[in-house]
Amino acid sequence: MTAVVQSIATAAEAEPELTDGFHLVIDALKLNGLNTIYGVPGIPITDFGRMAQAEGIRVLSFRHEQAAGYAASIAGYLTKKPGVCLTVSAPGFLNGLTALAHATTNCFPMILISGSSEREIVDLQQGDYEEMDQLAIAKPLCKAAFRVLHAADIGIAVARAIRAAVSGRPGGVYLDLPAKLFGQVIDAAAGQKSLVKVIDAAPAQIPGPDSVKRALDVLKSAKKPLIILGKGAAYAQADDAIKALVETSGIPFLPMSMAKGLLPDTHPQCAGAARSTVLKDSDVVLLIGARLNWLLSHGKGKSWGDAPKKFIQIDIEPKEMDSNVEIVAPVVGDISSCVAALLDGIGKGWTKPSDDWTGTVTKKRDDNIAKMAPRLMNNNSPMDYHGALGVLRTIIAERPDAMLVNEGANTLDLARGIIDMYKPRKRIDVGTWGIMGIGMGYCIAAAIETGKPVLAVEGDSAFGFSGMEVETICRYNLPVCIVVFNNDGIYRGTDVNPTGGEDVAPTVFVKGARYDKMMEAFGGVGVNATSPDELKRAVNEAMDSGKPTLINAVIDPAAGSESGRIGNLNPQSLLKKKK
Ligand SMILES: Cc1ncc(C[n+]2csc(CCOP(=O)(O)OP(=O)(O)O)c2C)c(N)n1
Ligand SMILES: [Mg+2]
Repeated sequence: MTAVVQSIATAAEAEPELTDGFHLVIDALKLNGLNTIYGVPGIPITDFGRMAQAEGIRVLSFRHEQAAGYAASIAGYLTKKPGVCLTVSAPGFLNGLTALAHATTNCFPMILISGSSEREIVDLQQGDYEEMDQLAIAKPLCKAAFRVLHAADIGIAVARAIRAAVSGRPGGVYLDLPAKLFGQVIDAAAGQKSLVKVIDAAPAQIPGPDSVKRALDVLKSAKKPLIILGKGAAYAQADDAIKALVETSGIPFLPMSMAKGLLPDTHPQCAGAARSTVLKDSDVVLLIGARLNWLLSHGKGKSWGDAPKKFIQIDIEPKEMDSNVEIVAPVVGDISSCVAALLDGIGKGWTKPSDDWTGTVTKKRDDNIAKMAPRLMNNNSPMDYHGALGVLRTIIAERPDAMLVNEGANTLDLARGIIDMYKPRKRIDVGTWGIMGIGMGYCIAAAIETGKPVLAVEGDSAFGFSGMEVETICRYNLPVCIVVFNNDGIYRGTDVNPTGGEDVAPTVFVKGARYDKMMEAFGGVGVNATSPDELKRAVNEAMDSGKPTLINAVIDPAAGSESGRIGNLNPQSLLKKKK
């Protein structure tokens, strides 16, 4: 008896301790501080999710991969660490891919980890379960894409993915993990040794002294300077340095949508409400983490006026320079280092812009704000956008720490203009693409990553793209208050079918829909609000209680305009005019 026991004990001692692909991926993520996964389970990653949860990673399970992906993308923006999204093969991967492309376009660090099917069968196209050459498909839509075939390579692959996502201009990275990899077994000690902790994942990139001097010379020559802050500036978390640069220079600043709050919208130098004036009349424009894409009319044309304009641009990506117009002073480097260098140079004998220029901007801004003020105080029922948003504007002023999520057309454009932001990175929205569907994923990640209450201002169409995630919000009991601006449709609910047929017009939804009932179905609070007073009460209650809440805000179906503020981008049919 004793002999038998002894022989078993000896065998166990001799047996090397093992680890496998499942555990190595988990260990590699944890080693690098990636402690949250947003995803949807299924073959081949179900057990991986379970084991990750067992090992202390927060695994948030969504109803659709796209929402999980958007959550991961904005987690990356908010934390400067790659947000991780986990999906199954082919269809799950494709559902997550839109978010990966969105992350890349918006310069958010994100890693999409997808399980994939048997390589041998996929490559011979023999029809495997969820067969797809995912690596090839992901490649053009992200910064980098890697596939891991050997468990011993997991450590290095995760390290590369992290570095690729956050260094330089951040973006999306794809990591392809074939089913077989998870079960691959290797010696535990060798596995442990193979893990890599990424050192200095996003190294500072110091701008050349010449480029800084050139930029300062151009800035000094300006009579009517302007600073434009993009979401890159917000991402950089160089808040104090940017504030110091703006205030020391005395130059009016214009925040792009997600840069609102980097300095308060109520700051005396904020030109947000004088946008058209500063774009037209400025002579030197300093872009900080803002690209001259469509959101800034490519830096030319009518909205920029006829006055000659010089651009200084701070960006980490050298290829960004001269993308649309000539950049006379490119400053290439990370925003923190570039702003610090400018600030250093500006300290010596800087003359603030003339009262003539700053006074003109301030007057225009104050006039525009005064013009809007009475509209924000109406108590109409059904509500118009201004009445409803006037209420939400006050609520955010009283709760500046709350996160604000915003999507829609009119609901987006008007909320952006009306709701002032007071702190950095509190406003998250449709970003570079004007994408619908980010809403609930952003709400979930914002609540998880910041621990702050979240207010989502959602068009009824926009909400529909990710509406099922209200179950996820209820399941994790997140402090999210969703206000659906229900105007019965896309842009407005009043279009008619010109044929007189039974189908409603393509932009029109069910009239009088009650989105609040969706939240009630999962145990959250639902409220139907028909006036600004009712809306105010319901939102305040939700923000105080922290209970998942959805408020169906009844908006006049005729209140909106085509495509919100960007109707000019719609192609026009010449034939219409012939009739
Ligand atoms: C993924 C995606 N699909 C479609 C669109 C086109 N689109 C732009 S705004 C919008 C919805 C606008 O309606 P709503 O959210 O109800 O806002 P409203 O103007 O009615 O306030 C749509 C479908 C888009 N931007 N993104
Ligand atoms: Mg609508």
